Amino acid sequence: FLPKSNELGLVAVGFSGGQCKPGVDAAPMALIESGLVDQLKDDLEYNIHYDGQVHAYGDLICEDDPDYRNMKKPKTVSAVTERLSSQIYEHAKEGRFVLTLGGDHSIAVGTISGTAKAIRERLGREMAVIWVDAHADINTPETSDSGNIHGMPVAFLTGLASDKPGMPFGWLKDDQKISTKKLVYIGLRDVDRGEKKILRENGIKAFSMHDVDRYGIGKVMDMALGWIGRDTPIHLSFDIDALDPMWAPSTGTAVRGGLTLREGDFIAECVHETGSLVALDLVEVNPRLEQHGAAETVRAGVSIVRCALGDTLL
Ligand code: EXY
Ligand code: MN
Ligand code: MN
Ligand code: MN
Repeated sequence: FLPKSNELGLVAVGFSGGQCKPGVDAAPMALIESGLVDQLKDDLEYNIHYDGQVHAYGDLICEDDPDYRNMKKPKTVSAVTERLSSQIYEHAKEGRFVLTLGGDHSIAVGTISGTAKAIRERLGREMAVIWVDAHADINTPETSDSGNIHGMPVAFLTGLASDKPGMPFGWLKDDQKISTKKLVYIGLRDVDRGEKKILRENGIKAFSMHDVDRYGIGKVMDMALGWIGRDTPIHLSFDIDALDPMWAPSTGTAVRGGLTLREGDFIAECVHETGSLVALDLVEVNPRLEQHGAAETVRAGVSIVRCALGDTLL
């Protein structure tokens, strides 16, 4: 149902305002310098639409940005994600695959809202999201202990949290949101109490590391894709902290007991094989943390992106 296309829109997002550790803004450059874009062009034959810059959104960073509903830097994160949403939309409405290199996971408010709207307009369909992460990122401002917005994007995208027009995230309209029924998690292992309640009460499909251990990643992918159903456009949002810190130590909220490098790549390969993938985010790589592990973490990120874009072992 999706015409095969090798047109790819790339957006590099050097933004770290959804959490408190500097350095995650340096990830897009580190990924690009390690050869990612050249590999997508030369090995995988994509025609890349890239403005050549890592966006820092300096004009949108608010000096006067007090906490609001317990959220840290609400005005800044809202303004950046709103701008990003239209950047993503412009690519997606042309029928391009959209690759976003983050940045912390708050940027998914921008990426997913942008593709959801474009896919509705182009295909008249509701898009599914596969969220690969150690965390559920579905806190509402009220359930969050930290106030860090990178722990909240899914709540805003599904409408479980919202703001009135004129307030932060009041810009998010219904046609930019996704259904909780079309959301699937893989890799969870650090979910807050309030988040567990939200997942339960909304019947959200989630495969934790316990499920990966019990069924194996092959069966988990069959079940995850079966839940979404065939011929449904998929946005894959991949937080590098889904991988075990053994493979991806340089990330802001590392949690032990995660996916192996191969399990991460396998998820990306399976989603590519559906032929329904329309967008990919790679987030939370922080090359400034765990200096020794930074190169490994960047390499893991490059590998995930290559697999999601069609690289095969044979
Ligand atoms: N659940 C915790 C919080 O809300 O602060 C931790 C969130 C970490 C989010 C990282 C990006 O996945
Ligand atoms: Mn995340
Ligand atoms: Mn995470
Ligand atoms: Mn926790």
